[in-house]
Amino acid sequence: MLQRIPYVDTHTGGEPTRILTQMPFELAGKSCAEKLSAFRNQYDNYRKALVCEPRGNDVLVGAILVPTARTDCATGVIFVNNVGYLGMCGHGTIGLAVALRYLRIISDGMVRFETPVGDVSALVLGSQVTIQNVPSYRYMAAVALELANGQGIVGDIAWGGNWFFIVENHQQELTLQNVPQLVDFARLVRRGLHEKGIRGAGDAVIDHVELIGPASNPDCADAKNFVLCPGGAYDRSPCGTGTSAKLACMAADRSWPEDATFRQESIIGSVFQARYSRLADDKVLPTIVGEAHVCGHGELLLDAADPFCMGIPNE
Ligand code: PYC
Repeated sequence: MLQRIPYVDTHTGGEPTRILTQMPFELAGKSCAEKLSAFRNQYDNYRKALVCEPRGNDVLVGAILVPTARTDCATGVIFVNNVGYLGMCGHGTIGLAVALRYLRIISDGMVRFETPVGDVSALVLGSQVTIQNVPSYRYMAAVALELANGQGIVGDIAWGGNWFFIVENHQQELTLQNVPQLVDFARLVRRGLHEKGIRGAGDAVIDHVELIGPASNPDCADAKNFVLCPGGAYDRSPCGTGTSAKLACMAADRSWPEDATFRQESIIGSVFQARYSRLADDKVLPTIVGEAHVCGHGELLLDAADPFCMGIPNE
């Protein structure tokens, strides 16, 4: 049996998103969060088939479109990667909006998406998209962590649609040449968080590590980041949810003014423009502006006779 699954590939500031517009099954549940839970329980093998090798890779984020019961949303979306599920994905939402415009499902203007962790709106103008993310907040400030190599670091735990541990005193050089070392270091941080039982609200696993450093050129950006995603891959974009988490920390510290543009550079040099407005309950509403481009369009073929049809095991 051959299954055909339509897709559009995009990249947002270098970080890829595969938009999967039509799945060969229906998911139980009304809300996007309920549909995510049905997907995880019943169809996790499709996640592996669609974003893992041999059709995908560990950098790729999948945006799986699911029907929404909400009349004010264009679609529901579940974000996945090689190791599991994301709450929200900023670069992925920008890629999704550009893909839907390319398919002529939407045109320039405002669109709203239902995600498992809340609604996200997008203002589309060609390849440029301005998203308003879910409310974001700092959960804990200046959490001390001793790493397995004896190095002591301090980080903030913050929510921006995913959980982040944000570190500034890492003593790492945030350059592309240094990426292998940055991946090792960020993994050490994540392992340390796990071993010490340091978690987000509701005992949530902190699966993203964000290192902050100076921008390559202060005329072009205000800071640079390196973000380790839940698997072993690092974000090529400045990470929409990571930038939101960082904005929440700066808002809590009062180190960046409300509504002022903050330019966040990624490790490869792409930039998101970001700002926040304060909400009543110590949370912020982040706005992220980025650019995505369509780089592929076609059908994934799932051939039951292919021994690696559902992905390479244990990826
Ligand atoms: O842009 O939010 C983001 C993101 C999360 C993981 C990779 N990118």
